[in-house]
Amino acid sequence: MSTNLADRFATVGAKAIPTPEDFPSRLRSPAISARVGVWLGVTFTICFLTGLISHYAQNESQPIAFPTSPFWGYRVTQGLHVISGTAAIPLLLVKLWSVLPKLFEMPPRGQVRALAVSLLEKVSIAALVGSSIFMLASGLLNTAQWYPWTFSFRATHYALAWVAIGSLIVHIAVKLPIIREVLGADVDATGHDRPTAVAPGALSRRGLLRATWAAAGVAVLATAGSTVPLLRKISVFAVRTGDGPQGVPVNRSAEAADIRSTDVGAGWTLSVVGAATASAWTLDRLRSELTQRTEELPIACVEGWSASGTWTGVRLRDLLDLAGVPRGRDLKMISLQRRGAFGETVLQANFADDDRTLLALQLNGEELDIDHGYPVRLIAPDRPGVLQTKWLTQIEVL
Ligand SMILES: Nc1nc2c(c(=O)[nH]1)N[C@H]1C(S)=C(S)[C@@H](COP(=O)(O)O)O[C@H]1N2
Ligand SMILES: [Mo]
Repeated sequence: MSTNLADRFATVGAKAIPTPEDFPSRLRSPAISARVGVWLGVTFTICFLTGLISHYAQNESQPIAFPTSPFWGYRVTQGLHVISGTAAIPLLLVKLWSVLPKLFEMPPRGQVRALAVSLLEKVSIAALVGSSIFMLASGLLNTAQWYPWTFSFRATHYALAWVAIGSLIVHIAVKLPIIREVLGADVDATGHDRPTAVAPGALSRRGLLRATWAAAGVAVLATAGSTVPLLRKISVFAVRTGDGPQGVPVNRSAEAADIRSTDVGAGWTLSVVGAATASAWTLDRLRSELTQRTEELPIACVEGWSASGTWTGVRLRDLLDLAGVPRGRDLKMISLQRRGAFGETVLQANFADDDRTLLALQLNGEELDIDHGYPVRLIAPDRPGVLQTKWLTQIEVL
């Protein structure tokens, strides 16, 4: 056995580039690649569609307004986005492993046409593999809130998503004959270009598939708890555990945003500018002069975690009515934040005019914690968490 291995390394090492024959495992077969590929296709499609939704929801100007109902819509689509992306990681690893020998296939010699076609296919595969690895790796790091890069995550993740889905469609079209052939046959019996005989005691292809599905399942269970409350206890890798002040996680803390106690002290006001009459509200006036309303609405972070909260405060539309702001106007929601992104967001008119949209003063029956945006934060239905602006100080009518 050991001499065998040593021999193999010696042969591989002696050649500058290995050949497909240097990867003799019958497990690396189209029968595996196609089956894992089907599920990769499913997870990538879910990821792509839910990603488009998330990208659109974060656009400042929306030709067609992003809906405010159902209030849990974004929570579900973004949860699906992160869960399907996580499931795709072990699938992609097995898939890449199964096709590794193909990397070392020599292009056909002689015929120019065959060579051109083969090169074209290699380019599309390189685009698919490169973009797929980038999508899953950058997405995973994003759920861990680790940004070891300087480019804009959202713009790059979005652009590469089109490369991934486009090259995936080309890849499926090119491989359709093989996919149909191997999916139509028993996974362990189909030959195609790989050996079929299973050595006694060796892992069968069926066994490898089972292990792959189990790995994807574990990946999902280990992370889904950040959106599915029932799974919280077993989601050991969930980035958000559901803990945090007032039972709701915090993404950027007041300290990280450089919010100072003097900012939110007695001198704090919420001003409405750009309206018929400019107005400024103290916290006492917001509490005592306006009807207090309560809504059950989720924070659904783009990074995948979400949590429902019971929010109490002023209906934004009530305040806009008093300030003489007509319906149908977009607003800029401006916070006290000094550092980092998302200190200002645009609130589209349909969100501003929705009766459930609150300027929250309380979370789960207590005055807002400073990390949840004290004195006042925005909470609107079906809105990405990143746009639920905390530590508000000014509303500008656009
Ligand atoms: N001013 C401001 N508001 C903000 C943020 C921020 O960085 N600055 N982060 C947002 C993000 S990414 C999320 S997910 C939610 C989290 O709200 P929470 O900390 O109350 O759970 O707040 C949003 N509001
Ligand atoms: Mo977020």
